[in-house]
Amino acid sequence: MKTLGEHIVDKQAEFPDATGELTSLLSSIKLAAKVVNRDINKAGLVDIIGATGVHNIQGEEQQKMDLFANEKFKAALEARGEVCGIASEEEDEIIVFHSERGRNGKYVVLIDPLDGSSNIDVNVSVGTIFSIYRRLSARGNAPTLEDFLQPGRDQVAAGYIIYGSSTMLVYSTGFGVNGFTCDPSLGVFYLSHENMQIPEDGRIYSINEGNYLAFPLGVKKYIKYCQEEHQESDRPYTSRYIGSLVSDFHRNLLKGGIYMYPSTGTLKCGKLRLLYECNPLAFLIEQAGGRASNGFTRILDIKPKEVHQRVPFYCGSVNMVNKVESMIQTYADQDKAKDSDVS
Ligand code: AMP
Ligand code: P6P
Repeated sequence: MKTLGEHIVDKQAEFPDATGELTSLLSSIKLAAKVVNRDINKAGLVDIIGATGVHNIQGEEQQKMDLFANEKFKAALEARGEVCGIASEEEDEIIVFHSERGRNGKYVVLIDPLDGSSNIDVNVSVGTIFSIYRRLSARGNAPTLEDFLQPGRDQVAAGYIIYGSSTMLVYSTGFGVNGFTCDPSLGVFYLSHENMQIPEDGRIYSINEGNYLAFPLGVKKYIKYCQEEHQESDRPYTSRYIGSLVSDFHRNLLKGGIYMYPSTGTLKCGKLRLLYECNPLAFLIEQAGGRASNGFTRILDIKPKEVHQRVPFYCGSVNMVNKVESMIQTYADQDKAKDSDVS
């Protein structure tokens, strides 16, 4: 059974000029994942569940575990010198690593340290999502905002950790997607899902239908399409919505399906953040043979304008994303007319 560490080193060997900096960076993420996993598994026993009473830039109340995970990943990423700075869902501004090693770091990392953390108190799976880019600014200086506002197609690597019935780390460096499962008795990640590919079609749709009345017309039409009896099975699709993005994404990656977070009445650009949720998952899903769109544009082609910007997100089996995208575009003019009537 190949370990994650062995896999990372083997892949470096395919790049003769590699210095080992990316290898070291990926290994630091592996370490932080083990630390967070250890404490999530006993969240009910240590004082890290519940809310802090503090609200982040998103206006969301930070959970104690959010901040715990943020600190652990930040410390791991700063410790070895390959990273010059990070952007995190839990940090209002970009975090610059000011040490000499940090200033010389080659990469920037964008991270959602613990997505879905409000689920921890009710023992539902949560996840970490990360995205890695080469910096654009000269080494030796502090990173600039532009280093973090690169389009998703320029990612060097992306991945997630899912803290579920088992803990897995799934990642890609642009040459396929591989999944590693943690053996808790050893604290070692072993290759368990090699070259993961999402089925081009699926029968599972993930969306918070509580927002149905506010959805774009094309999304409403697609939901009704999912609920029809389909020729190949004489039954409707299945609705599965865990309320934890990484968990819904991971299940759809394995079984086929689509995850959707459209614009809603209060969130005109949807809820999910482009830089550290949508881009890394879009990178992974394309590497696994799927698609990710904002309804009109490939997620990875969107030029970011700000660190915490949100985008509508449709991600999963290629045939399903194509179908909902087609419906959204078909009814887009009617949505515009409706919006102008309301405004
Ligand atoms: P480095 O010199 O270590 O920063 O690596 C230079 C480039 O080689 C990286 O940006 C990757 O594109 C590739 N590379 C190096 N190490 C690895 C690895 N362990 N896995 C995948 N790609 C790698
Ligand atoms: P809603 C968790 O807060 C999250 O960012 C994703 O993990 C999840 O899919 C989504 O929001 C749930 O949002 O509005 O449906 O509760």
